[in-house]
Amino acid sequence: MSAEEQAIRTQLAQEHGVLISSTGVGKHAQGEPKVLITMGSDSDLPLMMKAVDTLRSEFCIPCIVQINSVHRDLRSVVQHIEHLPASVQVIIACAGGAAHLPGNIADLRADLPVIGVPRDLGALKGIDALLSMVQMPEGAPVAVMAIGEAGAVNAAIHAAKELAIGDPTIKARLLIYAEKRKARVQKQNETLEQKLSDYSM
Ligand code: RP5
Repeated sequence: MSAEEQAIRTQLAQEHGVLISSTGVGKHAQGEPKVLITMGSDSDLPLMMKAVDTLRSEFCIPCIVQINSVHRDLRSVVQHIEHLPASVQVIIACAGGAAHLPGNIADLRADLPVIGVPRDLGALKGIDALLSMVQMPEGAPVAVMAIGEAGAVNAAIHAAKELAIGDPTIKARLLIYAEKRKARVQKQNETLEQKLSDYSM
């Protein structure tokens, strides 16, 4: 392939991803993407918006969102994943059913950590996706989160933790996030007596 053709392909591949940051989506987004959030279908989007929202609102981390289907368009997946912007340091991949997307990406990108989110879908309610991701043979690891919404949020937090290794600003935001969680417990204790009274009425 000529260098010119390679450049065109790279540009096309990058155009398939949508940049999202705390300032907006697409042309309204600012900053270099640090995370790729990818999924097998746009039917996964409501679930993965939990990860997008956590990254942008809790940690101000810009990401690219991109659909990549290994059973509908495998060649495009290879093209997209091999030509991610150099600023991307972590990949979050969601799929339902026989969820081979995260494992395939782990092979394509030996240089980047891959976090898998199993979608709660279909007859097996995500158990199939969970096992497909977590039982990767030796050599292509996928860090697998819980099935469904908790997994999507945790994937964003885990990505932030990986980025925080080299970024003190993200580390500080992680500590603020932890403080907010602690405050919830304190608040629950403050209203506990009233709740117990209501139960015993
Ligand atoms: C997987 O197949 C996707 O990740 C999605 O979870 C599932 C169903 O896709 P659709 O039929 O809704 O497009 O590849």
